[in-house]
Amino acid sequence: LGKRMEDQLRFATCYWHSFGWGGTDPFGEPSFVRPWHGAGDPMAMALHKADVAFDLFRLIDSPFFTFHDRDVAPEGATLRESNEHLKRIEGVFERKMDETGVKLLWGTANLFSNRRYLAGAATNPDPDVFAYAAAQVKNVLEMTHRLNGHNYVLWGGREGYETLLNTDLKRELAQLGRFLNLVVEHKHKIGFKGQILIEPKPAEPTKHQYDYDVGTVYGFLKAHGLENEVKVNLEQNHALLAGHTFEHEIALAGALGIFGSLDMNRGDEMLGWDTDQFPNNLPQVAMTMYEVLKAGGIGQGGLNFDAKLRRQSIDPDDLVWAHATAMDLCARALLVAEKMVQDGALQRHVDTRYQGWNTPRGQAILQGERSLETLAREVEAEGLEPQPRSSQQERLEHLVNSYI
Ligand code: GLO
Ligand code: NI
Ligand code: NI
Ligand code: NI
Repeated sequence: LGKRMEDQLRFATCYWHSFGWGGTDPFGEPSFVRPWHGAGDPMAMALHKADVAFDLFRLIDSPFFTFHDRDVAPEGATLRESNEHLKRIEGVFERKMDETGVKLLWGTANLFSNRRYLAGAATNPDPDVFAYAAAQVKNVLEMTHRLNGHNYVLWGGREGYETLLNTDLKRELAQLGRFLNLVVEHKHKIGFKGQILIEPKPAEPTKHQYDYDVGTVYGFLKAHGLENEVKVNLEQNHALLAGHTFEHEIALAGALGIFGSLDMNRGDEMLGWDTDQFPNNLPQVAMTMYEVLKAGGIGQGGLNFDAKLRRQSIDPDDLVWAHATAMDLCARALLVAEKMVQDGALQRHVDTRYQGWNTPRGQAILQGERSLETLAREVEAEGLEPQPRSSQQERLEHLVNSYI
């Protein structure tokens, strides 16, 4: 891979799935206990886990990691106490990041697990919950800044509703807009240079999530004057749940200028919920990487494996296999995407298809020099009868297979 391609491989291991997860699902208790899970004093365990975490990052050669505040330190009786716990972990992270060279892709606040957030964080009918969430984000944003995080992510975990019978949708959206403005304001105040990213998802855990997809998030950002301040962190599973392909979401975000970063997992045709399987489908990831390149590259974002083992993967070796093979897959996919770019046949076809727009007439129409009236007059006077042309879809689909 050349330099430009190497720059795309900003892999990240997520703390919550690599360390936190024990194989639970809505019907089942934990199915495996890791050596670093253990019982005992939660703070002592958290410190131990933080130490071990970097061994794993090193073992799988992960250049970055990602975390939620509540994955890494136990919640205390008050926010102040929780923040003190987190501060101690930050000390370990600092030392370990220094020792290993592993960097922070992004930090985020868990505004969804605790029952105080069951009716939302920023969108909660209770202003005290809004205030609490704001205080929690302030703390993690500052921690992310001190650890030189490249981004800060907000996934609106409980920002949604079950029924409109008990929900003031308009008010809740306004609260969400206010919240995000506060976050952006604070980012500038402390001089954090990372990107603020919203992670869209259409459903789960609430029936209807406000940050449904890229289009919805863009409309929301526009409505609150934030389209130049906030970008998106896209996830394969979330795109599919919204009825889109991952490529569609990446291309749309790229076109709107809000493409930020990726949560990688497998988009399964059988998907009914966010299964978070590790990416392992070459053609799918190849198309993902092709769109990433077309959107201008991954930039300061990254490829975060927001993915967990299947419940039957009791053997911890599988955790290593999962990450190592997912990285390998992404690199191969990138080689395929690079071939698509280098060969240029796909792009040439697109260029040819739209070349009419580069003619003086196309330009005049595009730049609004022709009104509806002039256009109508010309069409009638010239007796125009446009001839449909083939979009060559079948040939192109086959061409893609030949690169793989
Ligand atoms: C859930 C999301 C979640 C986020 C994480 C970071 O479906 O994918 O895991 O990625 O909270 O914002
Ligand atoms: Ni995610
Ligand atoms: Ni997800
Ligand atoms: Ni997921």
